[in-house]
Amino acid sequence: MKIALQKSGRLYDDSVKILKECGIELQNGMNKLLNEAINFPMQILFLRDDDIPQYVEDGVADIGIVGENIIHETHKNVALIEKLGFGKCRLSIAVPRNEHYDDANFLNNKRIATSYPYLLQKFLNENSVTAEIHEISGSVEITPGVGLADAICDLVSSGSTLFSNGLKETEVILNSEAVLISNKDLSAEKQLLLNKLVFRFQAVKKAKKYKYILLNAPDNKLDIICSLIPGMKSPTILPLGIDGWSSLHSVVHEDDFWNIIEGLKENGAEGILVAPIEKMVL
Ligand code: PRT
Ligand code: ZN
Repeated sequence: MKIALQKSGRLYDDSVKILKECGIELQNGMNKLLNEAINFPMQILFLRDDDIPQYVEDGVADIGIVGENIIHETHKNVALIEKLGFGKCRLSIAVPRNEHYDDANFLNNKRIATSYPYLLQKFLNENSVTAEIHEISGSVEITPGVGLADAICDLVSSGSTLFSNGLKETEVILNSEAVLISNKDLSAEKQLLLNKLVFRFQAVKKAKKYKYILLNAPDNKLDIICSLIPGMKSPTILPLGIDGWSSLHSVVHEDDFWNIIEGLKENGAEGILVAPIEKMVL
């Protein structure tokens, strides 16, 4: 099984990290373009992100990790298997801060600079707008300032690049994150390996959303405290060395975390410990 990852850039670290969290170790000291996992039947090809969908479509790589933005822009025939929760950004329209932008009609007969001509044209068509697209491979954000364009269509994450170039985000065309893609014609053997890998990805992803929680609770409040932290089936309850108290172990979802903690304290819970979870299999 061959997996294509970004050679260097924003997705490199997290892509290698997620493989590691799935128990897949790469060899040290191999060349920078090809590596082989030590403990999983997998070769790793390191490529420019823009090339990954093509390699996967052609079957030179069986699977790959790449931003959704690249998949939709290159519109290659690959299967989108799993969102991976990192590399989050959005493809947006931005215009000079002093412009008045009501809707996409603002862009009529304007010049728009972008590295995403396909997705931009699709957006313009959907909004019945005619505009001049200037395809640029980098530093798109400087084009309005130097008089090359009236608007841009570029990736945004924190928004600070737009801000420091005097631009404002006016429209989101696409939300994106890193995803696992696959060739549509995998052999049965490779499909099994992919299923194994997806199972591991899901366990890692799920674990990141949950915390392990331990606390001491007065026995007369056990019912209400158990209802606050039901966990996967029910909390584990163990007697403490002193009468009238128990120790509870459970898992809580990150989104509910602070509300739950407040409820626990109000009901007399003490010594609350919270720990990250590495893997979670339901
Ligand atoms: O060499 P190679 O072709 O492989 O890399 P690349 O230079 O084309 O891509 P790279 O490493 O910059 O980005 C890889 C992927 O990371 C992208 O395809 C996206 O899926 C994802 N990603 C997430 C981002 C951003 N966030 C991001 N903020 N890609 C680029 N940016 C750039 C954006 O283009 C703009 O210049 O960051 C700037 C804006 O960032 P903020 O934080 O100031 O808003
Ligand atoms: Zn690229």
